[in-house]
Amino acid sequence: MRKLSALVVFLVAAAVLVSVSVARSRAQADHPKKIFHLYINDGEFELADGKKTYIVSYVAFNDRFEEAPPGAALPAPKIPAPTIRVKVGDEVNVVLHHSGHHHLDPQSSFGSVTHTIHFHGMDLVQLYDGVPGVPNADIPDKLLAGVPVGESFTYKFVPQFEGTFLYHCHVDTSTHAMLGMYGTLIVDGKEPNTIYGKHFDREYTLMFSEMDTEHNDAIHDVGDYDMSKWKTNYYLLNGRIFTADLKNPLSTIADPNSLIKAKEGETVLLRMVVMGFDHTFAIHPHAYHMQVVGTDGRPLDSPYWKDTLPIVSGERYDVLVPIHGKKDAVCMGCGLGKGLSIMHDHNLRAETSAGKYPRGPLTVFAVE
Ligand SMILES: [Cu+2]
Repeated sequence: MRKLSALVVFLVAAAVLVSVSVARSRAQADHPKKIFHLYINDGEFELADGKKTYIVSYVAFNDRFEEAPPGAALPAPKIPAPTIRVKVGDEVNVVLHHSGHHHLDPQSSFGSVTHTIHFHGMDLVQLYDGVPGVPNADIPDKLLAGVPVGESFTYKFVPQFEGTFLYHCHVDTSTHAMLGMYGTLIVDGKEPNTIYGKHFDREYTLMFSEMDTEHNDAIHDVGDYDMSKWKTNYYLLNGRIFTADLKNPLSTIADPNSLIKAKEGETVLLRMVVMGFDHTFAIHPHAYHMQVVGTDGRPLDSPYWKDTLPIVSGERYDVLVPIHGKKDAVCMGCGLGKGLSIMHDHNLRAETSAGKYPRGPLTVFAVE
């Protein structure tokens, strides 16, 4: 009798264990762990007018964000840094490897600075918030001031809300972020090709930002800059400026991530993100109104329509653009031809870069 009841207890316990592990693996399959390895790299960056300057950014070893083998060469830095894409409920690990700066002038004091990642809008606790110098029992002393050269740190979070977010370095933020240490974080909901339950056919992420090349060059040369002297001379869309030479390979419209292609009848999602110093972007698509359906990682209770959308640093707007009756229409204000119209910053300072017009965050809608 005692043996029988022991067997029953064993069988029940085994059944419970099996069902718990099945439930756990189902949960893991629904919400897999997603690991992203980001490295630091610096180097020379060329703009469409031929200007070259120094930048620092996060880079991924490959497009799967895998860990780089020891000694592997890292890709050159770009602006913006690679987009990180996850789903609501994913267990996200982002490993920051401070792989050092390799293209500074030997005189520059910037070589030994620490870096972090701040996931802007994710509402994380201090341990994973990327703000250095705030005492926290869980942060090793050597990482309290940020991640030093040669060290790494893993940021962990589970996104609760779908939408468009931003990540950037939070050490000496004005300098580090403006050197190029920023990228987009996209959190998808359950259904593909929807945002906040609304359908879209295509999507583009448009990162608007600023650059003062004198600042960047000073960091390269000496490692320091009087930030009160900051003067933006380049206004960027996805790290590029538009130039009047329509065949320029470095221009915004030569970039498949920035030239907005669509077919008649489609709805295009634009995720607009600003990482700026002091400029308010006022994004205006000629020939279109945009329905703002969400901002800063939350859906709007009452979506609204805009043809000029002011966006300041840190803000994100998710807008839907319905493409109707544009295929054969000629944009009166831009004279580009059928199905083509421009989108630009209506805050006119940013219609220029290095003092020249039309150079800045301007791109084109191309409807087939
Ligand atoms: Cu940094």
